[in-house]
Amino acid sequence: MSTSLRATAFVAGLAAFFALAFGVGRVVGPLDVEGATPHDMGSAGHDTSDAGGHAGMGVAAAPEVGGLQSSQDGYTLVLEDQRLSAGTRSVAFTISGPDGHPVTSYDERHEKDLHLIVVGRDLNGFQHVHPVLDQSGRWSTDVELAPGAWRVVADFAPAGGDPLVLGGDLLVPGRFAPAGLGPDRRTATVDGYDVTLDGDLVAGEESELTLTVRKDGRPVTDLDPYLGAFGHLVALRAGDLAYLHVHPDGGPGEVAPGPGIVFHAEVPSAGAYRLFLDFRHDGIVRTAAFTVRVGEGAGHEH
Ligand SMILES: [Cu+2]
Repeated sequence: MSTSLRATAFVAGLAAFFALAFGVGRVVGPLDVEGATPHDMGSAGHDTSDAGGHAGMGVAAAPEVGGLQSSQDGYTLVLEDQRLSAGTRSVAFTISGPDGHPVTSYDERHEKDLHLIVVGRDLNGFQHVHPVLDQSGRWSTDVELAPGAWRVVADFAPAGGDPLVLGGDLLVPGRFAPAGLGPDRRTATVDGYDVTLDGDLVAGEESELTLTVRKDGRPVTDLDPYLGAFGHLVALRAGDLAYLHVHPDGGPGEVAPGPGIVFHAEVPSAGAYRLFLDFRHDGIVRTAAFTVRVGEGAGHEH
C-alpha cells in the first residue's frame, strides 16, 4: 500500500471509530427527554413528588434515563483531560453551574454527594466510584483505564437543585480490540459468588427484577448494607450508554439481607442492556454484570 493510500485508510478508520464512539448515541436512541429530566432512579416509578409522574399518563412519558449529554439545565460536566494514558489514572473534573463557576455544594444522595460511573464504550471495564471534592469544586478519583473509548457518567444533585446525570467521553490511546456484547447472560460469577438475574425487562413498562446472591452454592443471607441499600443496580443501553440507576425495594431494616434483592426497573426502549449489580458481603464490594436483550412490546421471550 502506498503511503497516501495508507493515510487514507487510516483516516477512514479513524472516522469510523469516531462515528462509532460519538455518533451512535445521537442516531440510535429516539429518546425524547423533553420535560422528563433524569431523576434519581432510586424511586423509579414511585416518585410522587414529580407532578404527573410517568405512570398512568395518556402519552408514554420517556422513562428516566440520563448521561447522554454533557450539559443540561445550565450544568456542565467539564473533564480536566479528555485523553489519558492507560493504567491507574486520576480522573478529574468539575461540574460548572449556571453562573459558570464550579459547583462546590451538593445534596447527598445514597450517602454520597456524587456517584461516578466509568465504563468502556464496549460496556467493559465498569467502575462505580466516589470521587473526592476539593474546596474549588474539583472532583478527582483514581480509575483503571485500558486503551479505548470510555464514558464518564456523573450522577449528582447540586444543592437545592434537581438530580442530574451528565456524561462525557474519555479517550485512552493504544491498541483497542472492542469486545462484542455477547449472548444474554443472566448468571454472573465474581470471586466465588454466583448472582442470578430473574425477571424480564420490558420496554416502557416497570418490571420486577430479582437478583439472587449465592456463595459456594449456598444462598447469602447476610449481605452488608452498601450506601443505604443491599444492592445498587445500574443499567446501560448498548449503543449509546443511556444510564439508569435503580434501587431495591426497601432498605436495610425493611427487607431481608439476601439472598434475593428485588428491584423495579423500567427501560426506555427495546434493545440490549448491560446491568451491573454492586453488592457488599464480608465488607467487600463486588460487581456482577449481566447482559439482557429487551424485545418490542411486552413479554418478549427468546
Ligand atoms: Cu455511587
